[in-house]
Amino acid sequence: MGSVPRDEPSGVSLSRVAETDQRPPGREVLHMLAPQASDCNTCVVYGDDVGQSLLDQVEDAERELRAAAEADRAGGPDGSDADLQRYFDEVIAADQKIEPRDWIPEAYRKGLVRQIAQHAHSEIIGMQPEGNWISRAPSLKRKAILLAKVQDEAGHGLYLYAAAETLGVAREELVQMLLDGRQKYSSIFNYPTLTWADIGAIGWLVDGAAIVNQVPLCRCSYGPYARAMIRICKEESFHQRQGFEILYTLANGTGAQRRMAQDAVDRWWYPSLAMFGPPDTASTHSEQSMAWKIKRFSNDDLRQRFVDMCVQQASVLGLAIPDPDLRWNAERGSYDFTDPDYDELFRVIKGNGPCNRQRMAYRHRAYDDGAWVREAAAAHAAKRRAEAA
Ligand code: BYC
Repeated sequence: MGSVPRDEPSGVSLSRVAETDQRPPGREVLHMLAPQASDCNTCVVYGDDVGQSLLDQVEDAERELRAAAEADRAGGPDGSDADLQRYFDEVIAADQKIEPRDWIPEAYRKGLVRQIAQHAHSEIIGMQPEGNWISRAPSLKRKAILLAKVQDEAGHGLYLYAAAETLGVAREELVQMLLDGRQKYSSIFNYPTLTWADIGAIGWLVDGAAIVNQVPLCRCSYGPYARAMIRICKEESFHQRQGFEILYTLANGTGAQRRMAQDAVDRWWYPSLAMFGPPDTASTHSEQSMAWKIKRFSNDDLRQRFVDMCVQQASVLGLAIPDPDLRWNAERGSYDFTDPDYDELFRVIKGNGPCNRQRMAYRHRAYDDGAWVREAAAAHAAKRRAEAA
């Protein structure tokens, strides 16, 4: 790997972490938080950006999806090209869902395949930075939780590949496009996880950013993607909570643990802001994507929501957000903040982040190592077909 940085623990003593992390964190944390009850319910601590918890928004979206599935779809197209387009436009305008049976413009299909595939690849590559800590988690309980979380990410990848397949592209094709660099994954997973506190920061900030970005996708105009997002968001909310709780434990531990937690937040803050993509002025897909109701909010709107949500949560954690210019703007009713370095984002997207080569080398190896499983499954399926014939 040459000079590519690897995910390795920094100098902070892990044995120290392992010792103190054995305290019964669940009950203790709840006791500590109790005096701030109004500030630590799920709405405020875990994200109440618009007066309604993010999970409530997911439930609303789920109800709407059911209603859309049951809605009368009379007035369908007569088969002519103009009528197919009219019907598509009407379904989008009425906030109904486009389903795999429906005609869709080719550009809508391509845009969705691009976004869903990139999202699926992100879930799969996203297992690596956290997987790095499974064998070094500071307690059996932490290890079991992390294992379950990393498995959830694999599941998210699979729901998303399945949603993309409904658009007429095979999962194998998408995987090949990731492997040969034609498709991307989120910039965030090209940063190393240097200490145990990074697992907390990923849960709190990376999963937090993911939820803010993904809850609106539960209302995406494409039914299979919206349905996958409902389940993913429910699971992501637990992921965010486990990260928050790891950081809370460290922030209230020894001086070294507290410094480790702050150091992780310092390193993950700006890359998390960059997850939302380039600023609106430089976003190539937003306008069309929003017109088609794939994206429901712009990159900058979601980034702002995320910052507003994190400020409250950071104060409960007792950790600082590493932005000297972060301050409340009463006129806008939001926090002013420093943008991430977008040149760095584009460098990372182009393959020049700290861990890009390592992540892809690992993915290639895992794919090659899994060849025998794919061959065995194909041979078994062929045998079953032959038996049934
Ligand atoms: N990283 O026109 P724009 C997770 C690209 S997984 C890389 O604004 P769009 C988790 C963009 O693709 C979280 N590339 O694009 C998993 C485009 O390039 P192309 C993943 C980025 O699509 C495991 C160009 O820049 N979440 O949570 O309108 C463990 C111009 O951008 C990035 C999703 O995938 C980036 N950060 O908006 C823990 C959510 N940003 O394709 C957690 C679904 C931009 O033209 N995706 N680019 O070559 C989306 O919501 C949207 O695709 C984005 C970008 C907001 C990311």
